[in-house]
Amino acid sequence: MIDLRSDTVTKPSTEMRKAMCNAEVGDDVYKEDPTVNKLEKYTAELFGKEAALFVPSGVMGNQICLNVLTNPSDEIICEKTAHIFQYESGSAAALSGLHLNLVEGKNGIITAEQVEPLIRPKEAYYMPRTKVIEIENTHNVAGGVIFPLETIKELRVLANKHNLFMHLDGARIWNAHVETNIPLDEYAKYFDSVSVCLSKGLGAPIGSVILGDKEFIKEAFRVRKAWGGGMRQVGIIAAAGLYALRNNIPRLKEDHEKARTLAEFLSNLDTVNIDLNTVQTNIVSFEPLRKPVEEVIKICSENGLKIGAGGKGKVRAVTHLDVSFEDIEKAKRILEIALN
Ligand code: TLP
Repeated sequence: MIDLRSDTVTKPSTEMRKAMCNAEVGDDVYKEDPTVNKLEKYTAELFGKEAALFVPSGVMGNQICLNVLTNPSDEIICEKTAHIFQYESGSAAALSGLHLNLVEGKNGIITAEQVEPLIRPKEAYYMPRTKVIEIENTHNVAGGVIFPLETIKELRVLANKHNLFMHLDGARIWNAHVETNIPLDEYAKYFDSVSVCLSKGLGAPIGSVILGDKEFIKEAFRVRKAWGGGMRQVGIIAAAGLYALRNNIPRLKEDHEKARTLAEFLSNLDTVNIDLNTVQTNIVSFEPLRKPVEEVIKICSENGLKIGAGGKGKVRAVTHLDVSFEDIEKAKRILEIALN
């Protein structure tokens, strides 16, 4: 079975498992796990931030960041198909009492021009208070689109003007980084908080890291514990994350090539609508023209290919380290049949 449902499906390699097996551990709730401490320090340095915190998942990472930056009834401005809005079970509302104000992005990209009119006037005590601008890089539902640095800079200028925070959902920031060669610390410096995932294209089995200044991370540490995310001898997992950071970033380029080959093949079929401009990293999102999404997924799965739904009327295929170029060739044949 070829599995292109997500880059979260990867399994730890033998070398990664060895690193996990040999990890030095301690009780991380006492901050005594040397491997977690090493991972946090390493990640903070990579992103040029003062401090970092290891958390179990991307959802928890985003939600802790939003919680620390806000008070109940505050508002977050984000794109209409942002992960924090679509796929985090309404947690911003449930856990932090937050209101989301949505912007219709172009391929996931929102601009300062679009955001500014949504910022609530300070004196309007009867409105929610705008507190954070949130963006996703790369943007998942848009199909792995890279958020342009210039647009990020403009949003930062706007945030400063209105005294707002900026949060980056950088679950796949690595993919943007290898594709653009923009350093991770350059991406991070425009944000007050950043959440990055080790368990997607980097191939670790679990884990995300959140980043910010020391005060921010101190409070995030408290919230993580309050939400049941305080972990004990978790160096065993942090070791996989460290291994991933040290070894698996450059190879993401290969995943992008695999996605591109698949996308170009699909663009030549008359059974599918695909915008090649959105295929910038490891996600291929396309609209089947002859059959409903569910049927395409079902036929693929009967023929040895797992793929998933990717937003309204779209199928999503995600490349990763556990699929080879040969698998992509097979996937093309299966998709051609399924889409017909
Ligand atoms: N995304 C998953 C699904 O939830 C859709 C996937 O398969 O792509 N931010 C972004 C941009 C994400 O894509 C995801 C996971 C998360 C956050 C949450 O990460 P986890 O699943 O570790 O909580």
